[in-house]
Amino acid sequence: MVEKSKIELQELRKAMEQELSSKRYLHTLGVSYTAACLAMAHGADMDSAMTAGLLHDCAKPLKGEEQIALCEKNHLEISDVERLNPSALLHAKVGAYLAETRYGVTVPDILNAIRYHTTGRPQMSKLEKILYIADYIEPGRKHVADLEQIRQMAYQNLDTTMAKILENTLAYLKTTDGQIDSMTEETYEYYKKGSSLRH
Ligand code: DGI
Ligand code: FE
Ligand code: FE
Repeated sequence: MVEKSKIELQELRKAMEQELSSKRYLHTLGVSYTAACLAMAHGADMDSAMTAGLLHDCAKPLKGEEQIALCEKNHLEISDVERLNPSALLHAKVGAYLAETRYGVTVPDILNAIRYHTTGRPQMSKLEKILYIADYIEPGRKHVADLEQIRQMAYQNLDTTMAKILENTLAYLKTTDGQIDSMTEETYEYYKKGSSLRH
């Protein structure tokens, strides 16, 4: 007999294959399996990691204005920076909403992992960190600075890896005209302190 959770994962994979562009679908599979590997390495629930990975970008096909409209219709709060950068930032919040309402996810930790996968937040759960990191290091990710080192770190220490990814993301964002969400900065400050205490 095939386990129920395996059937659910199979159905989510099929749904994402239909909903996402082939490029985004490949990224999604990469994140899902990378999250599973990190769950193995760090002792987290593998099926939750794969579910979060499969659904994390499920709102990406919606245009910025569609995401804003969906939030307004369903009384989800939108910050000013999210309103100005909906495609980069709002898809995480909308994704968590769709994971719950359309794809039937009820586990709060999975929904929070999706919700915070772009900015992170201070005091993240193990699953939240796993999804955030898997999104950055999955095999199909285009090369960014220090990626080999970050991929190795990810299997050793989730907190120092968070600090390193956030440092590089903030440095990258400062070279673009994308506005920085205060949550991204708060998350960096939190993990930077944690990792300097340990070294
Ligand atoms: O959806 P993905 O492309 O797989 O990855 P993601 O959800 O982690 O991030 C989407 C983009 O958002 C990525 O280029 C990094 C960027 N980002 C992260 N924090 C911030 C941000 N963009 C803005 N404008 N502000 C932030 O604070
Ligand atoms: Fe994303
Ligand atoms: Fe992603």
